[in-house]
Amino acid sequence: MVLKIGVIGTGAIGRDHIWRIASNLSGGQITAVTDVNREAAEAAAQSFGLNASVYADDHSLLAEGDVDAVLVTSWGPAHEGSVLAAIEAGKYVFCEKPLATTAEGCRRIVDAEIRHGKRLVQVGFMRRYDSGYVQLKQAIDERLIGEPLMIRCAHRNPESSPTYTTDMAITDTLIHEIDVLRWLIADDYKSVQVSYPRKTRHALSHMRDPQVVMIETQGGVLITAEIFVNCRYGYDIQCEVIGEDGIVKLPEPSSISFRKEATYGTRILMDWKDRFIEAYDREIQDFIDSVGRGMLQGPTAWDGYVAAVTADACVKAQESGEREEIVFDTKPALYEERTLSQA
Ligand code: NAI
Ligand code: ISE
Repeated sequence: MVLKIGVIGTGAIGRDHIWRIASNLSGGQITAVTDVNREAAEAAAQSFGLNASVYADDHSLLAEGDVDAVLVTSWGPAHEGSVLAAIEAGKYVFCEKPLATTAEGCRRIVDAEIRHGKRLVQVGFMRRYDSGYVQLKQAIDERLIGEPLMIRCAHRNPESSPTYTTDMAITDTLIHEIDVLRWLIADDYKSVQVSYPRKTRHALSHMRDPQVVMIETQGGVLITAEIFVNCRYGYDIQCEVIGEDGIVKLPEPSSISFRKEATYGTRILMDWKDRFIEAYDREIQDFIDSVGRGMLQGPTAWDGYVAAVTADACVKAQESGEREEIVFDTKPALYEERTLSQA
C-alpha cells in the first residue's frame, strides 16, 4: 500500500523531504502540499513530476486532501497548530523540530495525543537514525566503555543568517544534541549552565557566538556542548563519550583523503543537508513504514516536550549565567513502551 502524504511548508527541508520521498524512498507518495507562499507550494507540487494538489492552508489540506499522513515542515511557530489539527483529524504526522516553540505547546500536543489514545506524532530528530550515533549507542549499551561519565560535543555551522539570534543557538541548533544525548545514554537532564568565551568577529553585532553549555544529567553525567554557528570552516558535528573503561567517539563522515601541494587532507562538509542525508532518508522511511504497520517507533511527542523544557532552561541559563534546574512532568504511560529509537 502506498502512503499518501501531504506536506505543510515547502521551504528548504520541506522540498528536501519531497525530493527524498519522490526519488529515494519507497512506499510514499506526495499527494498534497500547502505553504503560506502559494508560489512555493505550486512549484513544489509540480516538482519531480508529482502533480500534487495545492491547498490554501493546513486545515483545508487536512479536511479535503487525499492524505493518510502529513509532514509539518513549516516555520517553528506554525508547528503546534498544524500538529494539533492533524491529531484532531486522526492523521499521522511527522513534525520537523521543534515540535512546538514552547514547552506548554509541546505539552498540549502530548495531551491531544493521549486523548486520541494512540501515538500519531513523530518528531524530526534525525540524528537517532545516523549510523555514527547508532554505533555510539550500541557501544554504550554493550558497556564497551563501562558507565559513561562525561560527554564532550560540538555543533558548528559555517555561518548564521541575519535573523538568527543567540537563543536560537539553543532552540534551533543545540536542540539536536539535547535530543540525541539523552537517547544515547538513556538518562534525563537535571541542570544547565551556559558560559560565553570571547566572541568571534564573524558573528553579527546582536549575537553571542560561540557559547558553551554544561548540562548535568540525573545520573550524574556531565555534558559540555560547544555551539559555534559562525565557525566558517565547515558544518562540523563532534561527540565523544568518556566512560569508566574507555572513550567512544562519533566517526567523521567518510570522505577521500588527498595529498596535494605539501598537504595531506580531507574535505569537510559545509551543509547540514549533506552531513545527515542518510539519517533523513532513514527517519522518513521509518515514518512511512511505521505508519504502514500502524505503530510509530521514532522520536515521540514526549521527546519533543522534553527537548523544549530543556531548551527553555538553557535559554534561562543563557540569560542568568546561573545554574538552572530542568524539571519535567511525569512521563505519561503512552510513552513508556521502549521501541527502536525511543529513549
Ligand atoms: P524555510 O524558511 O526554508 O521553510 C519554511 C517554509 O514554511 C516556508 O516556505 C514558509 O513560507 C512556510 N510556512 C511558514 N508558515 C507556514 C504555515 N503556517 N503554513 C504553511 N507553510 C508555512 O525553513 P526550513 O529551513 O525548511 O525549516 C523548516 C523547519 O524545519 C524549521 O522548524 C526548522 O527548524 C526545521 N529544520 C530541521 C532541520 C533538521 O536538521 N532536522 C534542518 C533544517 C530545518
Ligand atoms: C538547522 O535548523 C538545523 O536543524 C541544523 O541541523 C542545525 O545544524 C542548524 O544549526 C539549524 O539552524
